Amino acid sequence: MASAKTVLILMGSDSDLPVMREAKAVLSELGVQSELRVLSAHRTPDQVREVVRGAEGAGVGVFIAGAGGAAHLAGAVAAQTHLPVVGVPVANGPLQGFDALLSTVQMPPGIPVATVAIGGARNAGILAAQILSIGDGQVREALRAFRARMAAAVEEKDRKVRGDG
Ligand code: RP5
Repeated sequence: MASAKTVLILMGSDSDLPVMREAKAVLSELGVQSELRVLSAHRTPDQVREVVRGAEGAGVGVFIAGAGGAAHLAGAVAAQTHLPVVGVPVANGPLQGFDALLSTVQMPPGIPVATVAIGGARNAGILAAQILSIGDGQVREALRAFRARMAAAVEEKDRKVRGDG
């Protein structure tokens, strides 16, 4: 069943979609509703402000924002809301995400962005679910089951590898 609060997943361009859809996929696995939008910190700054300011009233509990280059979408989103923002640096362009990593993770004091690894949209989705799970027992239970499945998969690999030895 879906959680009461939703996750709004923003990206700077549709070229970020192959990475950012991983966040939506894992949130679906965890029973958390989410929406994907393309909004750009530098190309559509007014729309970023409008969407982010309206999100809290629309049931959004956490933002995930991913962008490449020094576009800094996650910081621009965080500047407009008190809700938590998880930033995903996207590998795009000559520096392969190192520029995006620094512009996302190196927020000056006062406006934090919880930054995951370059291309780490799956972890961004899991972290967003963990934040929502503070006030939602169903999401907490889904996260427990998710970890149990991961542990069972590792144990299965161990059994196979030992059997091969
Ligand atoms: C950033 O510039 C986007 O997040 C994307 O990663 C990058 C390139 O955008 P496109 O030229 O593909 O639209 O703003």
